[in-house]
Formats: sequence, C-alpha cells, structure tokens
Amino acid sequence: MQEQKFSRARRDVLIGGAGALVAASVPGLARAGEAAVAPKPLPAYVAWKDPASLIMHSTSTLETRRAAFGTSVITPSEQLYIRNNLPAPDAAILNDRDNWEIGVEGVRNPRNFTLRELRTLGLETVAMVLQCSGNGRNFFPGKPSGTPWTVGAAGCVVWSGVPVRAVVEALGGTAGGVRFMTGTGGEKLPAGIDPKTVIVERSVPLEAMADALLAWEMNGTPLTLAHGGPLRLIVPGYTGVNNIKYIKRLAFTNAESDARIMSHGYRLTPPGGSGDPSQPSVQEMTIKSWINSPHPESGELRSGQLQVHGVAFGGLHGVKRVEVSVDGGKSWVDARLVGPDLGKYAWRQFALPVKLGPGTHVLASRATDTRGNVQPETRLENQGGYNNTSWADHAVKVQTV
Ligand SMILES: Nc1nc2c(c(=O)[nH]1)N[C@H]1C(S)=C(S)[C@@H](COP(=O)(O)O)O[C@H]1N2
Ligand SMILES: [Mo]
Repeated sequence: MQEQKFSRARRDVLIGGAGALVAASVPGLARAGEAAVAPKPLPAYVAWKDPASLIMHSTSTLETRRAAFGTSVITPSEQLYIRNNLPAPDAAILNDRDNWEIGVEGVRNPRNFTLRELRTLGLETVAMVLQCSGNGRNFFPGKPSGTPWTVGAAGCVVWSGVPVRAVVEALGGTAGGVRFMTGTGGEKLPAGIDPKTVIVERSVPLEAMADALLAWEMNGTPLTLAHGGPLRLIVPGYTGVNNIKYIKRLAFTNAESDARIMSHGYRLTPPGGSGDPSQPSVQEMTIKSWINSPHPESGELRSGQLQVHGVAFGGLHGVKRVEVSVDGGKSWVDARLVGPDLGKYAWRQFALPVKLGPGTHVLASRATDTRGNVQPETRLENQGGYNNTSWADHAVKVQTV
C-alpha cells in the first residue's frame, strides 16, 4: 500500500515536485479553544480550495473539517478532500482537454479515444459519495500507519460524463472471459522505481461497469487537475481509490491488476500482518453515517433545544433509515431524512431536534440501507485501518451548560 510504502517525508518530496507552494496569505483558522497559528499555505494544485474548511495532513492529503460539512447534500468542490498517491501531473494536461487520450482494451475492437470523441458517445450524471478507504482510520485505537482521517475524507459530489457501457458498446462489447474493469492513472512515474510499485492502477469486478462513468465534469464545472481532470473513472459505490484520476487506460481484463496498489495495497489485512493478494480487497462501501453537528469542536453548548444533523450513505444501496441516540447508544430515535434524494449512490442528510439537559452527552447515529443492513457498532479490525463504519467510533461527545 502506498501509504505505508513511503515514509510521509518521502511522499512529500515526491508530491513537492508537482508545483511550487503558493506564497499568498491564507485566512486564519483560529477556532474555539485553539490558538491562532498561521496555517500552512495550500499547495499550488489546490490553491483554489477553501483553506478554512480543510485540514492539511500533507500536501497530498487534505481532509474536510467535520464542522465544514453543510446541510445541503452536495459538498462544494472547494471543500472536498484530496488524496494523491503520486504527485498530480503537470497542470499543462488541462490546456487541451479535448485531445486527452484514453486507450480502451479488452473489448472486441480496442482503440484509443480522445475526450472530444467520448463526448459524442453518451452522457450521464450521477451524484455519488467519494470516500477514501481509510476514512475513519484515526478512530482505530492501534493508530494504523497512513493518513489519520476522521470523517472528512469523503464528500458527495455530482459527476458528469459518458457511461462506460456506452463506450464498450461502441467497441463491440467486452472480449470473452473478462472479469474485471481495470483503470490506470496518467501520472508520470518517478524514475528509478519499478513502475508496478507506484502506478495507480485498480481493478473492480466487471459488474461495476453498469453504473461507471468516464467523467469530465464535477459539480458543474470541468474537472480540476486536483480531482482528476481532464478525465476520471467514476465507480459509484466503490471506495475512493477505485475512481482513477487522469485516466489514460481502461482495460477489461481476466485478472486483477498486478500493480502493488491492487495486489498488496488496500487489503483487509489482519492486525499485525502485511497485505497480500489472498486477503479481501477494499472495494465496495457499506452502510455508514455520522453526525456533523454538534461536533467535537463545538465547545460548550447551551442546554435545551438542539438540532442534530449529519450524513448517511449506503455504498451500493440507498439509505432507508437513520436513528440517533443521545445516550451513547442505549436508546435510539428515528431521525428525519432531509432534502432531495439524489439516488442510491449519494448521501442523505438527516436531522433530529433534541432537548438536552446540562451535562455530558454522547450522540451517535446509526443508519440502515434499503436491504436492511444496519451500520455496525464496532469496526472490523484490520492493519490498514480501512472501512471504518462503526457508529460507536463516529459518536460525538458534547458538553452542555
Ligand atoms: N490517478 C490517481 N487516481 C486516484 C488516486 C491517485 O493517487 N492517482 N488516489 C485515489 C484515492 S486513494 C482516493 S481516496 C481518491 C481521492 O480523490 P480526490 O483527491 O479527488 O478527493 O482518488 C483516487 N484516485
Ligand atoms: Mo484513498
């Protein structure tokens, strides 16, 4: 797994090559109970983002603050998290978007397409939760190596592009015997390292093709470099890593990619072990929710009437129900699902007005998907700190006076 492959310092050196730091001043981030320290400037490729909404773990890992998530379903692009395993390509790749080329293999008539050609083959839009496999890692007591995300390596965004199935149909269908859809990122690989150990290449089961897109737009604007422009593979319901940025090759294959990020990275490895291809791969997301307000940084709140709100999503299935507890999970009350339902791959906002007396309260949320799967109380322990859906881990402790 890349996150364990390089020390953080080594990754920053690699990422630093992507562009010079911006010298511009950045608004202060002082919040309740925290000293005003000058925040580090955002790197050039994300200089357009809102620094006050983000926690910069490194130049390649930016997390949305829990307090920054709003209540109106879509995560603004300026607030969306960032995770790059390799330095983002040179921004010059966006100069001529229409001539970006992708090779399509493992179909009856393999060929290259330009983005200009792809735009003529079909058009679809999907609202989808993009979530890093390691979101919630910081709640693992063993503090696995990798970015210590809490809840903010996720967002709900709208993608627009051509359905992968339309591209495949235009090429006569998939070749016989294929079982996986494999996407390859277009980053320039660092010299002197075996490409397989660093390339971002992931395989998902062929059935994921049904709702997959080759997307050129996010939240209504042409895809930024930071989020994978000019072209990105979108695999709804699958964790972030499967959504290949700057995609340059889409291959229908008999076997999973032998790139290290697939064979050894993102595996559900028993605690203390190391990743290998025999272990389950981190792929589909499952039912999860968390409360965004009140949040752990809310400070002291006034007792009385409060509005609890947060987000819930089901990965491959929609959300049917969200319950909220104000007593650490002893008792539960149904919350209301708020706002438009943007489909099974989007998240739902939930809200519940509650009355709290003075004291300490542990607030938790627990979601159920349309198949009846209930968000579990506990996380599945694993070495990489992946797939944390535990409602207990995501509970928030608040003080009221
Ligand atoms: N080409 C490429 N695609 C990539 C990555 C990458 O480093 N290179 N990172 C993956 C990971 S681990 C995640 S969580 C998401 C992050 O998407 P974002 O930075 O647009 O939020 O992109 C995925 N796709
Ligand atoms: Mo990720």
